[in-house]
Amino acid sequence: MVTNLPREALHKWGEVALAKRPKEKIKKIQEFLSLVPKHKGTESLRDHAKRKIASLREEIVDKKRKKIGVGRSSFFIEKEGDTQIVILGFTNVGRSSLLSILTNANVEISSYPYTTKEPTPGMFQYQDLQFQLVEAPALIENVADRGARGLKTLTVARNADGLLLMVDLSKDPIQQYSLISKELEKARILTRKPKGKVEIERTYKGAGLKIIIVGRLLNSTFKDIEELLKGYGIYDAMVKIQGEATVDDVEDAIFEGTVYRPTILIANKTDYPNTAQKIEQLENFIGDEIRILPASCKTKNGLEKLGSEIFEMLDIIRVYTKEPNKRSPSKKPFTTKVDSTILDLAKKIHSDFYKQFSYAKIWAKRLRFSPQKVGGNFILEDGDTVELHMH
Ligand SMILES: Nc1nc2c(ncn2[C@@H]2O[C@H](COP(=O)(O)OP(=O)(O)OP(=O)(O)O)[C@@H](O)[C@H]2O)c(=O)[nH]1
Ligand SMILES: [Mg+2]
Repeated sequence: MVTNLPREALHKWGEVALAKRPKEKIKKIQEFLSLVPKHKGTESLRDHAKRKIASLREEIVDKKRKKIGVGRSSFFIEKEGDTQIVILGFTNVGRSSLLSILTNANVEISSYPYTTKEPTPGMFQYQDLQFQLVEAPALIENVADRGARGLKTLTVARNADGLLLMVDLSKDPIQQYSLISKELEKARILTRKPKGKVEIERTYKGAGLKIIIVGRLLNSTFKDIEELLKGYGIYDAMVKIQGEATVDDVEDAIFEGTVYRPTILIANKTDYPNTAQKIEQLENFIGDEIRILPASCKTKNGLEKLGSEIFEMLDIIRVYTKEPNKRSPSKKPFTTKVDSTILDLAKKIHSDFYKQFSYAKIWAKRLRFSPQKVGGNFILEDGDTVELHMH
């Protein structure tokens, strides 16, 4: 990816990472941009930096809005409706139609193009979970290269927990899918699960600077990574690799570049004639890494499966918490990643639960008897009930 950047540019990026406030970050990125030579090889990096500025600006605006009326989070926040799924597609594919079927959002559906101009949210109830669906404004070809509006659409997608891509079967679905993929690629949003995940934690300790790497490196050595990081002015960092990663993946992580968003592709308008063949061609084209859901917003066929498909795609489980002196657990579940432990859950609920964790009682169908007393490393499954005990 990025090669032969001038040393000052690399170091400037290090300063971007150190900047705490969005305003300060924007300034540093602008300085960084002025140090990056303008040629084809740095194009994607420059685009990325510009998008980063755009999303930081949004963050500033958002924070200003939130200042009015949003207080500190209370002790037991039910983290519901915190899963955000963005609906992406070209105009008239039926994004608003989908939103209006699944949620109570007030949206305008029309055969005129570009009806939806702002990201529009609605709550989709699936069993005891609430997914927040957001209709993004229509994608336009080369949207990633356009001005503020185009960036906004992709920023909305970047910030989501998952994506629903939509194509229109009355037109050429493969062409639409290819164009959407291209835009997502430019915005560095992956829709297929990467082999590994890299996180870089800057430690900023000052004294005893060092680089620690946890995980498996692919085709590279510790030294390569150390040199790469030093090139960016990073002398103290913990590089955490889940799975395996190459030097490029680590460099991507320095730029907080690529994100993975689990994705379902909705092939809409199955009520049109001769769509079976198009669906088959689409399936052959995409392979089995992205789920394809043929559906019709007109007849509602296929949509009954969407809730469970979203739940599966998110790789999450539901856990019900019970307070020690209460007879029944909370009606609303906490959601946490598959394979989470009790301690992961405790951390999610409140840092005090995590810090002062002593033991947990657990009720689960797979256990011979319930409740059982378990430790923090117990791995949770969907539907478990947990009672946390602190020291
Ligand atoms: N036959 C058929 N028509 C559909 C279906 N879904 C949506 N439509 C029609 O397609 C047109 C566009 O639908 P919208 O839901 O407004 O599409 P959108 O993607 O939100 O479009 P914009 O917001 O304008 O970009 C409308 O006339 C809908 O009635 C479907 O499954 N079958
Ligand atoms: Mg719309």
